[in-house]
Amino acid sequence: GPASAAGPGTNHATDDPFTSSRTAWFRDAKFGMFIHFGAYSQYEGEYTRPDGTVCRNAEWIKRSCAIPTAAYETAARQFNPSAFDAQAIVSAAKNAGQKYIVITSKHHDGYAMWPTKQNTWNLRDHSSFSPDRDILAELKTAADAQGIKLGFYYSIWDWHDPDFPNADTFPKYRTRMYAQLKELIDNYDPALLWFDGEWDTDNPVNRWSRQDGAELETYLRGLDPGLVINNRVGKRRVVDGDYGTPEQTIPGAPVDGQLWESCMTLNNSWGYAKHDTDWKTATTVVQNLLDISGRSGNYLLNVGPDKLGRVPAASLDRLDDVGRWLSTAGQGSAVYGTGGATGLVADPAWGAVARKGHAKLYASVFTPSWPAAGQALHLTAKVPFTVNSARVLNSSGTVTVTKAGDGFDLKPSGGPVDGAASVIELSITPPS
Ligand code: JFZ
Repeated sequence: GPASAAGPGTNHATDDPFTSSRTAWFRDAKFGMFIHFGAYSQYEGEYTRPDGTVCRNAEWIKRSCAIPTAAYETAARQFNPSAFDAQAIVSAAKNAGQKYIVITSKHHDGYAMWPTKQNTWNLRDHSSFSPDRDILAELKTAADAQGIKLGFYYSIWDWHDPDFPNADTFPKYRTRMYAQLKELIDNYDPALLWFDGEWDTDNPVNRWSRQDGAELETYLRGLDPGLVINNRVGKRRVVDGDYGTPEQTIPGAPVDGQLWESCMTLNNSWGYAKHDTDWKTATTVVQNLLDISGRSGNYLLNVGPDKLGRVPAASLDRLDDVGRWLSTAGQGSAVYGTGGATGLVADPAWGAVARKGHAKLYASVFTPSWPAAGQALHLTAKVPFTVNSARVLNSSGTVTVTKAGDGFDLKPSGGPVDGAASVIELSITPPS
């Protein structure tokens, strides 16, 4: 595409991501599944060096454990994710209440998870996988059938392509990268592209310029004007894309005036790592989702399938529990169809608040903070409004609301409902 001088904060879409119908599904989605799956998964997080010592990592194992390219290529030859079950994965996401899936189509190791025509470093041509299968096509079919949006992570940074590191040959790499992205768009019609690796390409300096990012975004929007694109397109994120991507953290909202999505692991690894059993609880996941959606963000929660393509049981268990909480007697009302409430109320220490339309607030009280009998929670109002009534979802409990100090005291009649959080629905008359 034509080069345009992108300034910081440039979005190459012609519409406003906050209000465009193009991004409506993304703004409504709130909760998605990230999948880190690639040639690195074959190691399952452990590389045994020639001297017998073991080095542990996940999707960065080639770099972090200094695996020689020949050894890594040999491992990739064995890669046979025969148990990858797209329908089961999409069902797990759907039952968890996730509305979209973003899978690594190519991570930093450069290995393409679809039968790209641009090289042979891919799951079709360099693996032990059935040549009749294409996991991205399988995911697309399953996602369409179950009403789930599908997006692709794509690393701009490439450790494998020999043309990547040199100034002279970088344009050849970029041409192949553009062709790969066109393949992804033409063959799988993704709803979203999630770039990464723009932050450092260390060979020896970041070759990915701001202008490269601007051109790439323009190119992609030319191929598919409907795409939602994250902000890791241009060097150091000076090209905004549609939304910001804080990682492993929950910021206030909005982030730099953008839509945002917080991505997090379920344990401490993105790719599968058999040694990593430090799982977050379903309670933590639910509370993170409430915190994030109450601040107008999306939550992209990662799973890392093992070398056969199976999502770890510990991950599936947690997704199941989160889905059960969301679907129980309307608890999902606190998440779906909401926007942030940060314009009306202060973010409470006892939980999270979201707003739906003009006249409803959902105050989610994290279970340990549920008040003891006779005690009240304080809700700080940033602007004056009236509370007309309040009730606890999924409970016969009532809530007495009184004006107090800089806001309201909420006094529930009974105990919390089971699970991560209890939701108080407030009917309000907003400030005029
Ligand atoms: C990147 C990848 O390197 C990592 O393997 C994983 O895919 C993750 C989702 O994204 O890691 C990052 C990217 C950006 C930052 C930190 C780690 N950052 O900006 O702080």
